[in-house]
Amino acid sequence: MSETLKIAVQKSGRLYEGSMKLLKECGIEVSNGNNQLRVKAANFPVEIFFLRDDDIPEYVQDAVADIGFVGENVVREKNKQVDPLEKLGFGKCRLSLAIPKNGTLKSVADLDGKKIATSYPVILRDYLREKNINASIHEISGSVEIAPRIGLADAICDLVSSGSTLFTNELMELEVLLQSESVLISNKKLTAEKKIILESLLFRIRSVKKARNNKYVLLNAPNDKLEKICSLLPGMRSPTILPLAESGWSSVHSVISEGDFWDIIEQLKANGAQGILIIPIEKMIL
Ligand code: PRT
Ligand code: ZN
Repeated sequence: MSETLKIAVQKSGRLYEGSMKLLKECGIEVSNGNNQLRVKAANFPVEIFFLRDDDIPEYVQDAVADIGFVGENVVREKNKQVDPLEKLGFGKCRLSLAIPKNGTLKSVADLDGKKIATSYPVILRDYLREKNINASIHEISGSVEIAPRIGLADAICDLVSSGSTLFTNELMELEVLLQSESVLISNKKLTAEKKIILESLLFRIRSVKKARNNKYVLLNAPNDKLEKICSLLPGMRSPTILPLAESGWSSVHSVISEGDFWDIIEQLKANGAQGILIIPIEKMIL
């Protein structure tokens, strides 16, 4: 193949680590040791462009990059012509309205006629229009959380993850406008050759995501409990059962999803499973 797929990744900031880790887990080796703007992968036909996250949707729309890893919050706010193809599972946060904890504002309706500071004027404007609230939007690019304290605004609309920034600034979350995580966005007119590379990358990304959401379980069980224990373990088809050297006992191997994990483990123990080992899965191809 002669073409390479150009991938836009945040140069530094909250999405950098997650993006590079995902590429690495997809077996794509890139080194950004010299703080370069662009770097080619050694073993896969992609080239990484390191950019500010705010610029990524526009660069992907304009085909400066073919695809990009960026927050859904930025994709919504910038409103460019790109295709969001796959959630990437990192950079999770929410865009929320927040108000002073001990102030007079109590509900979203109270924001009518008030001033709201945000770095997300487009999403906020759409939301206020939908709710029929006539508030003025004060756009600022950073430290939004201090706006009420310095008298710049009555409320804010900002990203929240742990909530500790709101807490420290004596603000409380009033309403979530958007749940966000990183997504892979694509240019709408990729060449056939680039689409093939993208499909191959998406296949790898999906395998990594599936593996992250599942765990490999190994346990020992008395043979008379095998039926019940196997019914608790779905596995990729069904659990694997191997006899132990000690008669009357078997080793059971299976895969369980992260979400069911604690529930299933407790039931396994209650049904006589012993020596339970939980092992991370590196890749999962179904
Ligand atoms: O330089 P560049 O423009 O590329 O970076 P940036 O400074 O604009 O972005 P950056 O690195 O701060 O965030 C990049 C992306 O990370 C965002 O667009 C979101 O998609 C995602 N993300 C996830 C977050 C957060 N969590 C987050 N908590 N982005 C920002 N925050 C900020 C928030 O604005 C607030 O100031 O963290 C503070 C709140 O965090 P908690 O944990 O105190 O609630
Ligand atoms: Zn930014």
